Amino acid sequence: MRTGPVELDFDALDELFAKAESVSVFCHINADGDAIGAMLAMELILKNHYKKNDVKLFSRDGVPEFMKFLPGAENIYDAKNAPVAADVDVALLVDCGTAKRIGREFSGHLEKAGKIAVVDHHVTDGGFGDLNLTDPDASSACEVVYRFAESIAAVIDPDTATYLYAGIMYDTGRFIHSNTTPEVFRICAELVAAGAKPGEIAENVFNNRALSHLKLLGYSLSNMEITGDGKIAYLLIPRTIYDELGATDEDNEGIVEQLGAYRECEVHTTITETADGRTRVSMRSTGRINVGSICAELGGGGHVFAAGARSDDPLEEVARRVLEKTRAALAALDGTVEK
Ligand SMILES: [Mn+2]
Repeated sequence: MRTGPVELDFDALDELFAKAESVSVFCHINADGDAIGAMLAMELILKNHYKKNDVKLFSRDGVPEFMKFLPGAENIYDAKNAPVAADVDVALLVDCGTAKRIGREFSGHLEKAGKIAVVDHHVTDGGFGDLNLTDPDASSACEVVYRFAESIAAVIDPDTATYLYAGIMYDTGRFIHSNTTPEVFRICAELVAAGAKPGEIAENVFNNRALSHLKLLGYSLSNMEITGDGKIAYLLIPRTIYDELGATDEDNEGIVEQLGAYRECEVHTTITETADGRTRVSMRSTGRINVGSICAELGGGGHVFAAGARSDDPLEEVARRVLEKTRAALAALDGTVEK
């Protein structure tokens, strides 16, 4: 567990921003609450602290519905309305650390960037960019952004506080995941003091879902399966189900967490067919199984207890592999193999 915040070279990022005229900020595909919060906070820091006017934000799949209440979210470009790649002094990746994770559509932007910087907390992404500020022990990219803001003594106005609080709240699963450290509460206390409103933010992020999400959740809870030993809760969602329910890929957000309510399970996972015909795996662990390494074996990545992967192989084939690897991991722990 955390032994203290990882030392990140915030001075180098400060220098990079101070010299830059133009900055483009990118997050990962299927942006989540942390990704959007971190991008918007960085935009305000660049505009207010560094007085940069030329700042653009890019999220391949746009802004999820539950983050659209944030002021400024409407100015984030998606793959459809983004300007063509142009020279930019700094390309900043937040909440991800590879060219692949921001989406192939934006690879031209990275090629035209003078420098590439990364602000992230995903262990599997380390090393990319001219400057890489990745703290795998941080709860969220927003936590790293906050520590950066603190290090440069940037003013945290109510909007910035709201962005960062929303991101940290999101990535800690409302302050219950194992990444909910004393540092998280320290930072969130500062953010609330600076104007973030926990009740309002939670209401907007969590109780503002489309009916199609709730229908998909209903389907998921009714159709989840449990392995014989009770330790793996899993769910396959073929595309036909999305079509029947009028659901989109975004409606899948937050579903896997719900399967974890089952008392016995150690690993909960959803394997779904995405709109572009691929298979997406989301995995969560209640604390003993490293799902990050299972997803890495499947070509994906993430964190030790929360990870994902995508594949071009069919749903059933990927599901078979997920279960096989998870069973092997459980067997390695317990010295037994469940059939
Ligand atoms: Mn994150």
